[in-house]
Amino acid sequence: MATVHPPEKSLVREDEDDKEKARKRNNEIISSLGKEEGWMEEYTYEYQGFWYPSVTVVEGVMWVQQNFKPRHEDILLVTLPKSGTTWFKPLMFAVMNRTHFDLSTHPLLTTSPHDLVPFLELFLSHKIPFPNPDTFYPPQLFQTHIPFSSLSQYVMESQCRIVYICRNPKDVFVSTFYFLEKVRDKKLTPLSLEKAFELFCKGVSLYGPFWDHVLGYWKASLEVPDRVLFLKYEDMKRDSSFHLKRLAEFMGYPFSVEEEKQGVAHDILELCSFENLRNLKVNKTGKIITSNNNQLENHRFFRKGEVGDWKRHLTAEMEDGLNKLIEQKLAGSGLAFRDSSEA
Ligand code: PAP
Repeated sequence: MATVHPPEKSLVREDEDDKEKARKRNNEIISSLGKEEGWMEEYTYEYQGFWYPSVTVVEGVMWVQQNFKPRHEDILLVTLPKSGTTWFKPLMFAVMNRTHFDLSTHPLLTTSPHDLVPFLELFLSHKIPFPNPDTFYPPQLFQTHIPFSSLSQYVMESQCRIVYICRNPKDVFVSTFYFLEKVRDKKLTPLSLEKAFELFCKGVSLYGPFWDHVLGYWKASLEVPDRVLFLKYEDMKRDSSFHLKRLAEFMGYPFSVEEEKQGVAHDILELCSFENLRNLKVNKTGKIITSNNNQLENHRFFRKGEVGDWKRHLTAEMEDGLNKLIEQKLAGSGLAFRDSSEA
């Protein structure tokens, strides 16, 4: 195994002198944010045209905007929540680090994907110790849900590559609803599926509006295809092998002819499959620490892992309404979603 490189301080720069000023400015902005009924807490907050589930998350986003300075070789995984973060984190981590780790003793077998790839606005911003020197080999992979229009100049100037993953809106809605139902503040009355659907269609969802989030990265991927790769959860499910190779090439880690012969891509897909990861002890019984020292059980990130589960939860009227809304919002963009696993 190669030598472990110590984490580089330059990843995150905070000027102590300016911290207080930034805190004051941020507090002023936070106190004037627009609010709507919340999914997780009492309110959802609007910041720079997108909706965030808590003030903590908005603070995290501001922190990332002001302090996170990736290097040219780093890679940023961006997703809308519930679009496949827990799948693409391990896939990309395994691709980038395949020369460092043996599959039989791979860190993914004992560590949650969320502990291997830092979620910028919740981990780094709240000083949760990261990265783990045992699994850190630069360049580094980071993950965020921040919309394209809210990425900082630092990210744009760094030339780091961005991989954006999206998923059909009906599965995103259902996945979000069942995830947040479990983590919603117990002091609040439960949020009904109908009410949550109404909020989603109004654009008031996690890092929503859904359509603005996907369109931001879709347009960027057309304008600067060498910097932004746009991938769909459904496509990865349908033709995993093809899309993993495409992903690896974009990331700058193409599979060699020798690796193709050895089935390395296939092994990575197996390691990161829903069934394999979900059944690991760490993902069944472990917890990750999120902001403010809260804990979240790892198994919450593994529910069905299917394309089209929305059919079991949405009425025909909901399906029709959301289809029409998305069609209207994406009109003329060339972007469309596949919302079932059928060809
Ligand atoms: P996050 O953005 O909050 O981290 P994220 O991982 O994007 O969540 O979404 C979880 C969804 O990915 C779940 O979908 P579901 O609710 O429709 O089931 C989860 O089951 C699915 N998922 C997690 N791991 C995998 C995997 N290895 N392969 C496919 N889907 C997965």
